[in-house]
Amino acid sequence: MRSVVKASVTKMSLDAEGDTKTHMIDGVRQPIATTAKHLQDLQMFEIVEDDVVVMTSPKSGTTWMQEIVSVLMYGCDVEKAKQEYIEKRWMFIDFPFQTEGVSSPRLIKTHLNPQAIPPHIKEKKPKIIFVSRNPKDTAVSFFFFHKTGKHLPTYESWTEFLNDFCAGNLIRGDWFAMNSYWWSQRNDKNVLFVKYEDMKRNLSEVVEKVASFLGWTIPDGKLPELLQHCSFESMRSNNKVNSSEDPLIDTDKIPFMRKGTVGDWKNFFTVAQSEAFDQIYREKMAGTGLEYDYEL
Ligand code: PPS
Repeated sequence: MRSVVKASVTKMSLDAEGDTKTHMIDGVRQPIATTAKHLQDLQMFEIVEDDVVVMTSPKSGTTWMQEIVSVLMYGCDVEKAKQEYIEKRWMFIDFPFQTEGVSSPRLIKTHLNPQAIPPHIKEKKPKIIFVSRNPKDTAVSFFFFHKTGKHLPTYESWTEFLNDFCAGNLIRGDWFAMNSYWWSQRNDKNVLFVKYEDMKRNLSEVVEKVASFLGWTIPDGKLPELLQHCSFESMRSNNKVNSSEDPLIDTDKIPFMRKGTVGDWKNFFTVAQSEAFDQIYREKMAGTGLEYDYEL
């Protein structure tokens, strides 16, 4: 595996002794609360056709898409969405979760790698929205999330973190494998592949695409309310979505809605890191045709 900055890398920090916050299961790093038993149980979890699944690699715009889907499900009644904490509206299946009392359609969120998701998903073909973000901004966002997530190891060094990102050594596994897999599934009728950069560029177009994919209508004149409610500033100050109510995340340090931009990576990657990353990307994603905007 090529290191992003070869000279400075001696080890992957998550392999260091003393990391008590993560563990490897079937070759994929997971937070401790994602147990082997839970992943085994998940293999038996029954999916139904009208489930809606938002699937992502961490820090790709999951929460943004969750809120859009939630509001669409409520017929664009944003007040309804403001009443309940997002994690109560969604089943986050990567950790043990409750199914009792969940009404249909069930909203499901996951960052799990394709091998770990319930196999039933492939048979039942629920609606899957896969959100993908350019990996440089994703890596930066994930780096800062490691500083606030109490369930995650802290990285002092950005370089070390970036090396672990490139090596697929972070929780939820390899970004390249996950995103190229779902890209290869994008023409399935039950899969919608959405890019974060397209959401930034033209949110209303993406929202209309999502609504039509889900077969849900946007009531006349209601789209502007949804767009306003799902804007970065509005979500940043909305305690039901900004993780300020999540005991595992210290949002006083760094807000969950941190920057919400395309191109913040330029503030962290050195030129050498960026060039090395581009080379790794070309090697790992060769032949996929998956490309991103790195600035807008
Ligand atoms: S998680 O923890 O994996 O569920 O995180 P996730 O929600 O996937 O990603 C968090 C990043 O998404 C940004 N975000 C937004 N950007 C633009 N507009 C809106 N409304 C929005 N909501 C969330 C959030 O700011 C995180 O990105 P960074 O770059 O860290 O700011």
